[in-house]
Amino acid sequence: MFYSTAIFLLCSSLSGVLAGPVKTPFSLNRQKNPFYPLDEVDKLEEANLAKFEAYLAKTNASAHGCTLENAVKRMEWGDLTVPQREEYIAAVLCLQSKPPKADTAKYPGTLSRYDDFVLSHETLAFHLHSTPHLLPAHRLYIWAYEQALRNECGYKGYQPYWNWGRYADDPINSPLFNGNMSSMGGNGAPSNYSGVMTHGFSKPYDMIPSAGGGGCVTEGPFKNMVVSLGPIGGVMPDTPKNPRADGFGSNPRCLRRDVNKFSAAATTSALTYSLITENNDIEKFQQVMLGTPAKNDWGVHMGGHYTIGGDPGGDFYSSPGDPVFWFHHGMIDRIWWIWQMQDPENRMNKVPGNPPADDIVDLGWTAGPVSMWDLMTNIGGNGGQFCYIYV
Ligand SMILES: *[C@@H]1O[C@H](CO)[C@@H](O)[C@H](O)[C@H]1NC(C)=O
Ligand SMILES: *[C@@H]1O[C@H](CO)[C@@H](O)[C@H](O)[C@H]1NC(C)=O
Ligand SMILES: *[C@@H]1O[C@H](CO)[C@@H](O)[C@H](O)[C@H]1NC(C)=O
Ligand SMILES: [Cu+2]
Repeated sequence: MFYSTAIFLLCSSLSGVLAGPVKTPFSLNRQKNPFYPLDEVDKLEEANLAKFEAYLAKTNASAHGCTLENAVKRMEWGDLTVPQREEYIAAVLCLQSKPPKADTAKYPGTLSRYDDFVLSHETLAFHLHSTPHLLPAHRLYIWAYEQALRNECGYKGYQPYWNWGRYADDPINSPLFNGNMSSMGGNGAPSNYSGVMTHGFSKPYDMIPSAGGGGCVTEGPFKNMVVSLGPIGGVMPDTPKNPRADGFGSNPRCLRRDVNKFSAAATTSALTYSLITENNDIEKFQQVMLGTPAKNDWGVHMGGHYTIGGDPGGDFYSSPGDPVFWFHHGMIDRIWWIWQMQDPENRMNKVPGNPPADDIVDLGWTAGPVSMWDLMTNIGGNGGQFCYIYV
């Protein structure tokens, strides 16, 4: 014991002489959570940091002064204290009470500043979800939402994320969905719907069965939330139709969910871990993330979306209308970063589909225009405005 300590001291003082002070490796310094020990994805994230740190040391000239040390921390919902969760919820409710910036003569269903974000996901659905844009454009979109919560609603924290694997066995009893006032709201009431069709999958995977909910959310801070835009690509057969064919009219209705353990089963940490470690090119990573019908694998992206399901959460166009959307896409952004850190030299500047050097992501009244290639890194991307990590 004494001997090894002595050697350790000797080595560090020697290298101090030869190479200047030794920099302590960066550590996430996570909040310890007695309910949720680190899972394999968390451990992979930590294990990849050293590689990423070495890469950043070489490329820091382009990071606009952002470093791992000064990056802000996006935390897992269950690792926030109850007062921190309540502050976040208050900011979302605030955004839902502010007037919109979008042109309401053209888009009369846009009732709030929150709806501005839903509207841009609807009007720009194909721009946001094109093969190369999916990951970078959603990175920008989440960041813009986080900025609105902070700058327009006084929120002091950062966008929380949803580590699916923590709750995959029992989402309804998780701190996200347990329905209390510091959760993101509970399940929907029982309803008459049988499930979500999943095209291209074979029986029984061609449908995510109802888990018994699907009606209005009756508990928690969003029980009185008014959903207005859409539906456009909804999955609930009995949602009232929008008065306008394009879905941009005002269609006030409740928030509906089916907190769904069948869908959540596609998001275990083991599945997320194999997604990150077994798909070495970005095309493959994105495809497997989005689901593989030939293997009857719904994928973590669909898995997370339909763990909420309902209306507007289950609607491809309107899904950001469920406030849990941002947590889910935060986790998507996080696993992209962990995938990049596996081999930063080769992965930090890869998107599927080889877009041109001058490709632009433009989210209209929500965010941008920004060069797509400037959205590749959370450490200094978007002209230095991205400076965050997931812990
Ligand atoms: C970049 O990293 C090198 C090596 O760690 C360091 O000496 C330099 O000060 C850094 N530059 C900036 C701008 O952070
Ligand atoms: C709500 O649930 C969370 C997570 O289980 C718990 O920490 C919190 O104390 C609960 N709050 C209330 C008011 O019951
Ligand atoms: C439930 O939905 C089915 C299929 O849409 C319909 O045939 C049935 O009448 C509905 N039942 C009730 C009670 O609404
Ligand atoms: Cu989307």
